[in-house]
Amino acid sequence: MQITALRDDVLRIRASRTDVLPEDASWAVLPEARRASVAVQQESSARTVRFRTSKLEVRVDRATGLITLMDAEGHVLQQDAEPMQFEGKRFCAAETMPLDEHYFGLGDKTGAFDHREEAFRMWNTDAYAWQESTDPLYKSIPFYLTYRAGVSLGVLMDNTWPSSFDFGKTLENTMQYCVDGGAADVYVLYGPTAKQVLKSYAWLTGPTPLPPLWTLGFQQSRYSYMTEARVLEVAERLRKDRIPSDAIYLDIDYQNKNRPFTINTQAFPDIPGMVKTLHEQKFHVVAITDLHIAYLPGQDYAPFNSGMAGDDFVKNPDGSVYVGKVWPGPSVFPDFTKRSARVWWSTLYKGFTEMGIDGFWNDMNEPSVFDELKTMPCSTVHQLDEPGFAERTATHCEIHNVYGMENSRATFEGQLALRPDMRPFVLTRATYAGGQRYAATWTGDNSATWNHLRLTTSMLKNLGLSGFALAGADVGGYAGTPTPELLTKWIEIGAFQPIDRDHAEKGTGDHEVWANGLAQEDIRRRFIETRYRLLPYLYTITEEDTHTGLPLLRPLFLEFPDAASDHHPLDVDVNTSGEFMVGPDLLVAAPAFEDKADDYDATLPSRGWYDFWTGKEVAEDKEQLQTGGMLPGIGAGLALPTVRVHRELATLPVFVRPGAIIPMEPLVQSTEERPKGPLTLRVFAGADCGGHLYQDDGRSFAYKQGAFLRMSFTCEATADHRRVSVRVGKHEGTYPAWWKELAVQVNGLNGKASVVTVNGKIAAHVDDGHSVTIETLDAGDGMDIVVRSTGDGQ
Ligand code: NBV
Repeated sequence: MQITALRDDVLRIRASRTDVLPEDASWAVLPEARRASVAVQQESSARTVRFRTSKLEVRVDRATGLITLMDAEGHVLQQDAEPMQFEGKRFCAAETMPLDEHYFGLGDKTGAFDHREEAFRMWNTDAYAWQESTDPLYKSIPFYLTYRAGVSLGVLMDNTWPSSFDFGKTLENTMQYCVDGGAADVYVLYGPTAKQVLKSYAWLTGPTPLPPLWTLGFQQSRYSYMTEARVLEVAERLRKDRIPSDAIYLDIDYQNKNRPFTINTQAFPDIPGMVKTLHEQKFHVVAITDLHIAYLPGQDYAPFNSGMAGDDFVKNPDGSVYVGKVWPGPSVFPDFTKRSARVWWSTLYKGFTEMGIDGFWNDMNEPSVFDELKTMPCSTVHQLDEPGFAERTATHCEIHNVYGMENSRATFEGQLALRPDMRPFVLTRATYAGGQRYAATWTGDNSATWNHLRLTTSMLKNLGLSGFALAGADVGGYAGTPTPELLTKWIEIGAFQPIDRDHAEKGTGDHEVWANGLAQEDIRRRFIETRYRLLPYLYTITEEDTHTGLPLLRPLFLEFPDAASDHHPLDVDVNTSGEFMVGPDLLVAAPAFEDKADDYDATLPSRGWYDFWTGKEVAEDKEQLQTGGMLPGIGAGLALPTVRVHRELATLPVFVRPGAIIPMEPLVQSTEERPKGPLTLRVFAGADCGGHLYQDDGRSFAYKQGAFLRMSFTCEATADHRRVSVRVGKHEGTYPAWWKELAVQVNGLNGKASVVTVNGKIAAHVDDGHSVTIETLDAGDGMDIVVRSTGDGQ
């Protein structure tokens, strides 16, 4: 066994059944991280091998091999329950599970948000119409985050073979991990905060690259818009009905006989012309490009012929090319673990990128095959050619779980090679740990039911805690036709989720925003409009994620670990399970069960919150004891404020953290449109008051040369809220602002505004009783605004 402190707070544990450690390689972990190390202080004795870093202490019992991990004060953070066990090619590990510890992450796993007392398998699977208990799903992200009374660890079991994670389901209070082959290579990331774990995970596996701005817009898809005319009709309707939107998807029917990289020219006679028209209407086009290449020997199908010529396909054990049935009929599968195959794959996109298609969608990449196994047999052979790995072949069993990620990698790197000045956008269904480096993702083929809308929240939270900040679920549900109310509610909630894509299966009723009539459409439009007004905030937190690994959609406990007096994560309580944070400041308080009709109590993590829609301070109803820890008795304590919510189809409660400053922009119909009017700063007076803004051209890499704009804002309020001062920081970076004017809206002033000054001079303002707005301020460099109410003696 070898234990290395990569950093004071990150360990790597490698083990082998022989004297030789396995190859030092990884698909997930960056080579720089893998090779890092810090000096440690060794204090071994006859019974234990021990070392310390400034943050951690590791002890290995010489007799049993059991590892104990402690913090600098000697608190046990993790304790092996059993020594690692090797049986043939398999090995297993077991950790003790303290009674009050919770387990999150593991990618797209569904069911309860907390994985405690659940068990999962990692085997990427095309899980059409999956349900709450379906496992495995599409992705394998063998990373979990523990959370115990405010202290978190991250654990990455970096192994692509079929594996299982059992969080005390089989053996009470014991987490068991077993894997069918490969190396024991474990990374342990110490927080103590969950945020620090996520930051370290981004250091370990690579951050999410900054996506193009348009991908934060509303995206419209369907399997499939069958003709060019239909695509243009949908686009026109979106514009005519003034539904802000940025992307339209082409699903498999734009292709000739489902053959990737072809076009059905009967239905789509002029894709370049169509793309041009869509671009003129300020849309972006995303095309699906499945990886299964039609097996068409002797025909004029370039992807097959060039792939065969380059030896780019997965083989059978006898060396022949493996053929499996998928959409195009018999198909062959690119060997994405081989560099040359990825380079070849990227050349297939040349035509589409020249047509101006903006983004690409990698579906079916578990890979899905239409036979009993649902994928290719384990005996098929991949060629490895990747730094760290020996030049060798690998069976499909070893590669299966990372195949989808390597597919998205090939697509992403291909885009960069073909359009070096444009940020790529790739949407992938299957992936592995680290896949956030290449693609955004979605939760696959969900269903148009209320329960699926509910499951979306915890899936997106767990994906966000697994590195995937850019994730979405098919809005409206993929399988089945949503009722008008379900579609409306889904569009409302979807407007606050990172990737907001409306998508539907073939044969289902219309899912577009206008389906079900004007009354529904009006509600739906309002929420999408809100998303667009919030773009400055959404883009700022997206950029923040590229440095911090903090997802856009966050569980409450990530921001408010101390909200409950026993520090249990608020999100595990049934009554808060529908709630989620968007960035650090917005709390969407959807009910746990959307299909119920009764009023409900939304829980707030602290006092003094504001209603996002009205700007008014929330009238807290009653305090509710949060007992959600799993141990009755523990957890009683701090009562949290709740707000009684009257359910209405047309409303969704959204609250703002006291002390937030939220930048918002005038409504646009597309991110390609320049907003007209002022940038609005919505100030919500409270403690630790501040906010940020990040802007750039939204598409290129010029920001890396300084062509960005950053601004910081702070505010201070007196304890009685009779005086609120706001400081607007300087523009940093060379990217010019689109606004000439600023509007500053101050919420939370106690009393009517009497004096408002800007840089010491009296300024005109509008007071609507609960917010004070200075409407048009010349957007200079740095500015001090003071708002006082009549009662302010100063
Ligand atoms: O390409 C068609 C569909 C797609 O719309 C969906 O989003 C994917 O998850 N695709 C699956 C293949 C067909 C599944 C029945």
